[in-house]
Amino acid sequence: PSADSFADFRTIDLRGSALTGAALSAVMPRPEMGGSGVEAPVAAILADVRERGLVALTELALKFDGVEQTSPRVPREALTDALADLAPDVRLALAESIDRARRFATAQVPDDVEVEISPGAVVTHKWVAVRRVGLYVPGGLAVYPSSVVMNVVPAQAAGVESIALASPPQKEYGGLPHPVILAAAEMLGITEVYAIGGAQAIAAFAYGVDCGAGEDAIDQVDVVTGPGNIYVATAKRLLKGTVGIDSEAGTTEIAVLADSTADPRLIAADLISQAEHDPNAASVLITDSDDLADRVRVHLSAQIATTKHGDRVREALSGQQSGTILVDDVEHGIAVCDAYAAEHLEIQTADAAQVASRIRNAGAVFVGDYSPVSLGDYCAGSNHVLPTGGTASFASGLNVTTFLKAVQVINYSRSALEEVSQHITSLATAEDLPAHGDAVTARFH
Ligand code: HSO
Ligand code: ZN
Repeated sequence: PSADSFADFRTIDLRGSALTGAALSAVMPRPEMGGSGVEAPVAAILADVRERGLVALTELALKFDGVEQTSPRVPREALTDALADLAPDVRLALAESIDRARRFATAQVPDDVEVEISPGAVVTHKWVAVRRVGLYVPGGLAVYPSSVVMNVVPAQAAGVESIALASPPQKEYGGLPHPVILAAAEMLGITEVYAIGGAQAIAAFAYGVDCGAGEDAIDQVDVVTGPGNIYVATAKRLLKGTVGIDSEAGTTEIAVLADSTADPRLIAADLISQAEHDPNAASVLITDSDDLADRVRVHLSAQIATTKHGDRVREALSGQQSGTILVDDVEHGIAVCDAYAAEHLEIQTADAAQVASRIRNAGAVFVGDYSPVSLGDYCAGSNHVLPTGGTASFASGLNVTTFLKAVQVINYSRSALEEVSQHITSLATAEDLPAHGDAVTARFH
């Protein structure tokens, strides 16, 4: 049947190609604009917040959000009111999402490791939560109460004692973040919430604002997490080192590795589901079946015509960051998946679990027909704050360890130290650091 086909979904044909390593990475579909275009304006915002604190935040809220603010702090009543007004079905859904995420996060807390290296010589690898964290929840084209859950739950499971949340002020809600975001915060017991958006929110957390100056002070945090657009992602990258960050969770991406056994209608639906986030979102099909690729394009065309955010989706799917990659076979497809390092990777092949087990690079892998990315976005138990832009080759999605660090504890007895004192002196002498050796021998004379 000659149905319409979404021809703007481009094709990269790698069949018969021997490309590997960096050469293969170089031909992956990526967005046109690198980070460099936004780096200068983001750096200017960071410096402004650092130098002028609350005054800068007030000006930026007016400039970017069109909101006149006296204080960015969300009053407690706004949180309780938002929860009281929350639709019952949304409240139930959030409760389920929180419960599933909490069960997974709690189980992730790693055990301390204590080893008696020799009698009386004990070293411990001890996990400790960071003291304070700043969690960012994006606004923009959609509202993300689900991201409140994804940020807060692992921080709480890790045992973080001080948690602050920021989300962009919304003109239509009197300059506060969207009420469903406030309600989600209230459900999770988070009371320190700020109406601050974008790079300025990340800066306020990283530097602190007007510390010691009373009510509007924002205490500096140790770790900033959360997804965001390219400005937020760039701010996090620039501030890394000043604060800890999670991964660079930028504009969303979905890749689907599929063979001829997959259902093209479902693949199209999944590609569209993530394209709905942003005109710059990336939706990529990796397949060894020409016929499947054709059929996916037909379903894309039909589904785009009826989906609510069709304009955004069409733009995302027409972009050079999206398209089909044709490969020789599933084996070749796995290599391409690793080169692309998708934020979300769906495996829709025969023996999907076996194929999934062989993937090295992905923020999250969704196995088989009944694990769509939308499930992970809301209710799987897994986290949806995941590394984008190829950073999944070295970074992990948000999890309990994002909020933990390890302290190594050394506790030796006199005899245990004596046992190695000669070795310490020898190494200290070899490094021409004799005072190191003297610090040990002083204990025995
Ligand atoms: N897919 C987004 C998360 C999200 N989706 C929130 C819907 N709401 C990035 O993983
Ligand atoms: Zn999503």
